[in-house]
Amino acid sequence: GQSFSWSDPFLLDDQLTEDERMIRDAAAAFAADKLMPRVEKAYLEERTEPEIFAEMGEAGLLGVTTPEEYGGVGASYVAYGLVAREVERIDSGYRSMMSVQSSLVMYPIAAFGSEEQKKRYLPKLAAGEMIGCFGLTEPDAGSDPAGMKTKAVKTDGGYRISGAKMWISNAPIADLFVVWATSEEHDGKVCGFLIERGAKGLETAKIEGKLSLRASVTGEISLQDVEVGEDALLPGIVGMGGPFGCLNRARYGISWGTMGAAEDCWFRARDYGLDRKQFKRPLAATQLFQKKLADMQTEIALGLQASLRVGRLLDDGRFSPEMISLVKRNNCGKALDIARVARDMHGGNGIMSEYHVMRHSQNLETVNTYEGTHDVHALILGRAITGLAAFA
Ligand code: TGC
Ligand code: FAD
Repeated sequence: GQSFSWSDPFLLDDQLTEDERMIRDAAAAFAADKLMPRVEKAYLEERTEPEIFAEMGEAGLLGVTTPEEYGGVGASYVAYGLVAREVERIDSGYRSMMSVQSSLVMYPIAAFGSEEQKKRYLPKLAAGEMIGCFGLTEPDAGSDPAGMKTKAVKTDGGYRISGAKMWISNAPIADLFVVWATSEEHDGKVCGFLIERGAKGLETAKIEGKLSLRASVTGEISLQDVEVGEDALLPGIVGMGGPFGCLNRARYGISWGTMGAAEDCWFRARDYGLDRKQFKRPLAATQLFQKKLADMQTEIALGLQASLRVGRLLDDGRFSPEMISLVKRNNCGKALDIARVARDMHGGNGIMSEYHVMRHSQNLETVNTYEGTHDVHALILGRAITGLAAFA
């Protein structure tokens, strides 16, 4: 028989290739050496160090699935998921910085960009020399991004873009803006535009006072008659399939990432329960404590196995967006529950930054909301189950 590994109950490690394990181990080492020592201060001071992008780039954590000829790693979606898990084990905000860069900025350029756009931007984004952001959400268009008001009007030699984007990760420190806008020239359908920092009329105010995801900076993008050339348009896509194509990749990565945060909470709750004695015995010797640990183990093992399956299907080109909704929704919701329970299991210490579990639970509130809320993903699945769209 096989002996039981409590921390890897279904032998996930066994199901990975040698390359995937190497990339996973490199990400874990980077996360422990470079991210862990910074996270408490970054979170408490609500401060994002832009240098982290270059460090991630150097460690090969940006553009994991981007082809090598453009500076990427050219690895599998499973490898990308494993990186997200290791980074989010430290903090969801750091994973956010990484997934916006890889899935929401590098992916659309690689998938929908011209050869010149790929050569101009991808190597710098892969190196973290350039920071990217993704502007889809607006003050009045969140769950319904098709309701956006940002517009691109054709001019001689380019486009004039006006509108406002809200809740944009990385925006205040970004050099490159992927902005989605309806285009007159394309029958009012949504198109993607690449806008560089410095464009006249572009501003990026920081959103202050978040109680969640404080290590990752979030901002607005204000576009007042921003003039760009023809070469700013992403030529390979027209319609909402553009932004949604990017979201499929990022949501998939989040399904792995949240399991990393959940694992960190689970391991910390276990350690705490083994050390802490009440009523003359370790908390971990109580039935209630053990049941909570077993529930965490179960949800994490099932969640990781599901993400691995979806990752293999993505790598085979056999995925559907609904599969991704299922794992994004389940893993975010389960990770949030696990983090809240881990906070409780730490008693009073659980509210302190040095025990980390409350930071995870605060972060996961955002992760459960962005990239399609928990309920919106239920409605995507509900539509697939019934054939009836309940959105509107
Ligand atoms: P619907 O009528 O379903 O579709 C409109 C068009 O889009 C296509 N499409 C997709 N294509 C590829 N993948 C997908 N997942 C797709 N979903 C839809 C669809 O085929 C159709 O194409 P066409 O050519 O026929 O026009 O769209 P709808 O407007 O009814 O959408 C409803 C709903 C709820 C599914 C959708 O709007 C939705 O997913 N809302 C959630 C919004 C969201 O996820 N926003 C994320 C913003 S970015 C972000 O949060 C980044 S945080 C990152 C970080 O910091 O880590
Ligand atoms: P709303 O859509 O107003 O939803 C409010 C509530 O209503 C939710 O509970 C929702 O589930 C529910 N609801 C909505 N519609 C329905 C319905 N039809 N039926 C039933 N219930 C419904 N966006 C970007 O474009 N780029 C980014 O980089 C980015 N980063 C983010 C970073 C952070 C920290 C945060 C908080 C958000 C970020 N977002 C980003 C935006 C994010 O994607 C949106 O917040 C999210 O899509 C939800 O939109 P909303 O906030 O407008 O909420």
